[in-house]
Amino acid sequence: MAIFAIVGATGVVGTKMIERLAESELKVDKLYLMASARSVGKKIKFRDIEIEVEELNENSFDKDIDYALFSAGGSTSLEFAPIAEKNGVIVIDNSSAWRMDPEIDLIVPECNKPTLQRKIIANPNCSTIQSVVPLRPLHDAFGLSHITYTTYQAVSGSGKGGIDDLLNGQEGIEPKKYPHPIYNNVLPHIDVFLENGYTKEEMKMVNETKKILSLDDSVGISATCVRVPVLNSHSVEIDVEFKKETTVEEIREVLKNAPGVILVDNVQENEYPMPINATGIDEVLVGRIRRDISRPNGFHIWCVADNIRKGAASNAVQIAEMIEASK
Ligand code: A2P
Ligand code: 11C
Repeated sequence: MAIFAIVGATGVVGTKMIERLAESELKVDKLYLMASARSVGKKIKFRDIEIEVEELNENSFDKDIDYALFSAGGSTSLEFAPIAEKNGVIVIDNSSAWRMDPEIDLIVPECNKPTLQRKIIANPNCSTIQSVVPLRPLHDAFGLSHITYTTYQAVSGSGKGGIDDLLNGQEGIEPKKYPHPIYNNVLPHIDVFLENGYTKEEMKMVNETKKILSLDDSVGISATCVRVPVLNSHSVEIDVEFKKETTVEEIREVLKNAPGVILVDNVQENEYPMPINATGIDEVLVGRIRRDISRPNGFHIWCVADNIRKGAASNAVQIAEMIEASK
């Protein structure tokens, strides 16, 4: 039995958090829905009740709340997560604001467990989450020595603005969210460019992977993140090198039994993971597993997941489920 709040309840991820919490077996005694003043009074259905959205303010957590799932942007999380924490609330924060703080747990339930040193728990970046789910058991079995990610990310990762740019682009309307049209185009640019020439999204994948999998600096990681004209579900090509020698068959065997993974790898029948099959489920689809022909111990793995579910809302709810189950 627990009392929940969702902060950013009217957004793309917040809406999915409400849906995913309703699907959960968690016993939710009460749910508070919070957003900006713009949304006050809006009614949203949760299970068989309608809940009115309230404005987030510094008194929002004076109530008896067990878990607050935040997805209202980094500055809202920086300001309000510590207030909630001070009131004894476990915050599961979908923004990037707290992820790399050494005191803050960065959790993917299939991969690592919260220490609860602080009551703020960070939900990783969507493309990181879907990559570490298959990498965790492979690291345990064969030891990672190098990873190169290339992503093909859906516009829903940019919220409503990204979806609007793709749909409006088909009508010839100029983009508002992206610097260039995304319709009939590909943008090698997600989030801002940093001094090292990488984007912030690329460095999130590098740094968050290291933190979640507790990798030391001997494991090299690089990433190229690309926005593609797909509405939902991100695809990631993982180019990986292992310390131990292995085979495609052994990798498949490990992934067949891995939590949160569905192996879709039968190229004879044209079966491989695709966004249209990942949307609406929490599992990460993994396939196209093949040995790199250019070097020893290198493999290619293709993975696809619903970036709004597993990459955000579902992972956040699964963290709450994990903590509740450990009580
Ligand atoms: P609102 O709809 O009232 O603006 P998205 O990322 O899909 O755009 O969603 C952002 C979410 O974060 C929305 O629910 C939005 O509420 C909420 N939000 C944005 N800024 C604030 C704020 N300052 N205080 C509370 N909620 C906010
Ligand atoms: C995207 N991955 O697809 C981003 C969205 O750090 O949680 C999520 C950004 C984050 O644009």
